Order: sequence, then C-alpha cells, then structure tokens
Amino acid sequence: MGIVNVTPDSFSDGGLAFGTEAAVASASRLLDEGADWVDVGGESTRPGATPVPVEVERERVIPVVEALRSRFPRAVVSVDTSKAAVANAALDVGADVINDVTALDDPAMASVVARHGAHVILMHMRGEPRSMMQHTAYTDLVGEVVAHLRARVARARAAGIAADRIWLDPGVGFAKAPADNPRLIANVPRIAALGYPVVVGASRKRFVGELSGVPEAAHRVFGSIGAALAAAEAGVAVLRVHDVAATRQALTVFRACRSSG
Ligand code: HH2
Repeated sequence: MGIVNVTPDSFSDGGLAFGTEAAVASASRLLDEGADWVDVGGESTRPGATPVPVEVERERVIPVVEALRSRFPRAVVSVDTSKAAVANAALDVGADVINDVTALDDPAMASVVARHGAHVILMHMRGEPRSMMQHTAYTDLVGEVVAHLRARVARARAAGIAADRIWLDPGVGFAKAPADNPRLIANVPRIAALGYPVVVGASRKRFVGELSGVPEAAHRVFGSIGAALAAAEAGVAVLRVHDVAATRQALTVFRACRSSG
C-alpha cells in the first residue's frame, strides 16, 4: 500500500502531494513502482496534529478518489479517514476500503462501511492524535492491543460488516512508547490469530529514526525496509509505505529467499 497524503502537514512528506493533481501524480508513481493499493489521506494523524474540519477533508480527498477510480480501475483505493461523512462520500465515488485509525470511534462509521459493503482497516490507538502520546503506559502491551482490536471487530460485525471485509493494524507509533513498536511487529502473529489479515505501517516513523539515529523522516528508507521485512516475516498481509520501489525490491528478494529453502 502506497501512501498519498493530500495534506500540508504529514510528518514525513507533508505538502508534497497537496492538491488533486499532485496527489494523482504521486499515486500514479506509486502504482508504477509496484504498489497494488493506494491510501489517500486528507488529515495528518502525526502526534499533536490538529484535526481538519469535515468539509476541508472532503474537498481534499474526494476529487483524488474520483480521479484515481477512473484512471486506475484495477488499483485498490483506500481512504485514510476517521470521519463517517468523509468515508460515505469516498465510498460513493468508488473507494474500496476505509482506513480508520480510530477503528470506528465515529458512531456512524460502522454503518456507513456496512451499507456500502466496503472493506475497513481497524487500527489500534488510544485517545486521539492530538493527545495519544500521553497514553503510552501498558501493563500487557500485546494483550491490550489484541483485546482492543477484538472489541472493535465485534463492533464492526454487529453493524453488519462481513468478516471478509475486515483488516487489523496494531497502530505503529500511535500511543506507543518507542520500544513498543518493534515488539508489536514481532507479535503480529498474535494479532493475526484473531482471524483477520494484518496491515502494518512503520514507514519512516519516529521509532525507525530513533533506532537508526536518523532524525530526518525522508531519510529513513533503509530502516523502514528493515521494519517492512520483519513485518513480512511475521506474516503481515499489507505494508503501508512511502517508498514503494525500495520496499517492492526488498520484498521480492526476501520472498524468493524464503521460498527457496
Ligand atoms: N499511520 C499513519 C496514518 N495512517 N493507517 C494505518 N492503517 N496504519 C498506520 O500505521 C498509519 C495509518 C501515519 O500518519 P500521518 O502523519 O498521516 O503520516 P503518513 O500518512 O505520511 O504516514
């Protein structure tokens, strides 16, 4: 999954894909580089980010989804939103998946997804992006993440979202202390044991920079590849990444080696 941020302030590439044309060009490049899926986001969820009003988010995202749908009919298109109104508009113009970092906090979200027969990514987070880094204390990190995701799956199922439309994500960097992130990647099998495919987004994140001593997010490609291969080894179904060509190349070789034993 290649990341297309239609935002002026995302943590690693804010402003690069701001505006419909730039976002579509960026998605087109990611698909050329080997992405199967593009994730379009109109609101940054980096720690401390200020929420964007629904109208603004809708105006950023919907024209991009419309353009992608007509130009790339075979690509999977997800919209990274936690607002049911934005999700509804995006599904109306052909988005396939809602990537909800709050895992259905908006009371209308589950029914919007169910009504469209869409897919949904349920991600683990505590609090909201503005305050999440004040909620990083766990007594049993993996157990608590699994329990939270299990509860959100129950919410999705109760609203009528089919089991084969649900994806889970441990939420790397969302209300997590630095050491929690590699731990969650190593423990992907415990999340997958809930019975749903797992998505991981570690690309360019702060823990990668802290582990490798690289302060600049855009320079964390090599460390991000390390996280991506560890996640692949742990069994994730989808990697959410900025650097598609590099990740695709690494994964191709990784898989060839893994399957040649
Ligand atoms: N991380 C970000 C946003 N959306 N969705 C999922 N499912 N998993 C993630 O790990 C995830 C996500 C990171 O936030 P943002 O500040 O918007 O930056 P970017 O989109 O460039 O990664």
